[in-house]
Amino acid sequence: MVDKIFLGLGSNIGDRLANLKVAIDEIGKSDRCRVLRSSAVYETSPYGDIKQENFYNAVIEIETALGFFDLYHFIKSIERKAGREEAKEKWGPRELDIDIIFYNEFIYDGDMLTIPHKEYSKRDFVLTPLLELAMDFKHPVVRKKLRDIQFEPVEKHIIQKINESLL
Ligand code: PH2
Ligand code: MG
Ligand code: MG
Repeated sequence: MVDKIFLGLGSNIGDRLANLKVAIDEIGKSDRCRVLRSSAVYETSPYGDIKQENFYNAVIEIETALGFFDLYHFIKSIERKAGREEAKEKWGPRELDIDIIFYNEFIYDGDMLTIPHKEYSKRDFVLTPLLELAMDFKHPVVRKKLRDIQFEPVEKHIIQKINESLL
C-alpha cells in the first residue's frame, strides 16, 4: 500500500455533505483503498468568476494499492457516480470534485493531472483542511514539512466549519 495520499473533496450541487460522503463510501468500498482520516468539513464561498452556490470542502488521507494513474481514473469514476457530468465549464458547479493533492512524495506533470496539485496552497478551502492532517508531511518539491513552509497569503473563502464529520 502507498500511504500519505491526500485528496481534496468539494461539492456545491444538491446535498453537499451526502456527496462528500459518497467519496468516502466509494473509496472505502474498494479493497485496494482505505480512508485513514478526514479533516473537518468547511462551507466556503466559490472561487472563480462563475456565480454559483457555496461549496462544502474537506481533505481526506487515504492509502491505496493503486498507482497514481489508476487512482486518478478511480476517483473520476466516483465523481460520475455522484452525478457529475463530463466537460462542464472550468471552475463551474459540481456534485463532487475529488483532486489528488499529494500522492506520497511522487511528482508528476502530465496533460491530465499534475502531482502535487498545482494550486493547493493558494486557497484556504484546500490549505486549511490539508494542514489539519498533513503538518508533518514532507513536500516532495520543497523538501520541507508543510509545518515549516511559509505559504503565501492565501485567498480566503472559508465561511464556517460544519458541525458534521465525514467518517
Ligand atoms: N472548486 C472549483 C471552483 N471553485 N470554490 C470553492 N470554494 N471550493 C471548491 O472546491 C471549488 C471552488 C472547481 O474545482
Ligand atoms: Mg478542484
Ligand atoms: Mg478536479
